[in-house]
Amino acid sequence: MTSFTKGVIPSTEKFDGSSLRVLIVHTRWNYEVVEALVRGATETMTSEYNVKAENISIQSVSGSYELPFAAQSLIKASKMGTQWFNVVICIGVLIKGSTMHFEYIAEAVSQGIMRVSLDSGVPIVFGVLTCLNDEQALERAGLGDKESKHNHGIDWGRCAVEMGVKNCKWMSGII
Ligand code: DLZ
Repeated sequence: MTSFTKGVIPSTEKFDGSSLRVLIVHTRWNYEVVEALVRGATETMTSEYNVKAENISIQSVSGSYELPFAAQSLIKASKMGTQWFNVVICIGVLIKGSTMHFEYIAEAVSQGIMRVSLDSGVPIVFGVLTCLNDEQALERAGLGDKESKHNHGIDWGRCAVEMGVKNCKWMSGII
């Protein structure tokens, strides 16, 4: 094999998101890029999978470092109420600067999100771009003028519906 299709191939299963409850927690750091990613995720879930707009709760925090804590707290809050979130998408954009800040935050956030997901039993989609420069961030949010641009929020929306629907099945003992 000399080449292969990069990225994820679509699932062969059809997912119905009409009864899913989704939480999106996003940052206000690098907001123009984040906003495009949030839009990509929400539009994909509502238009491709029939997720109801009123079943998508969108909450914001300051920066990516706050994402794991906010996700944990909001999942707990939803469990206190009658309707649990079936899936969460954490969305942020980290851009490398001239100090070590980027490395520390990226590591903490990725570990934190995984921990919250495993501890809570709620799937969390890792929607945090870790970019070396502004151009990478724009390109991955479908912005800017590069031909290869692609909004990763679309993939995160698809992944969220798949994980939410599958986990509902798995939680009822169905494989
Ligand atoms: C401090 C900081 C820096 C330097 N860069 C980013 C970034 O590129 N993206 C992002 O989401 N947040 C950044 N932050 C803020 C931290 O995530 C956090 O909000 C603060 O350190 C307060 O805890």
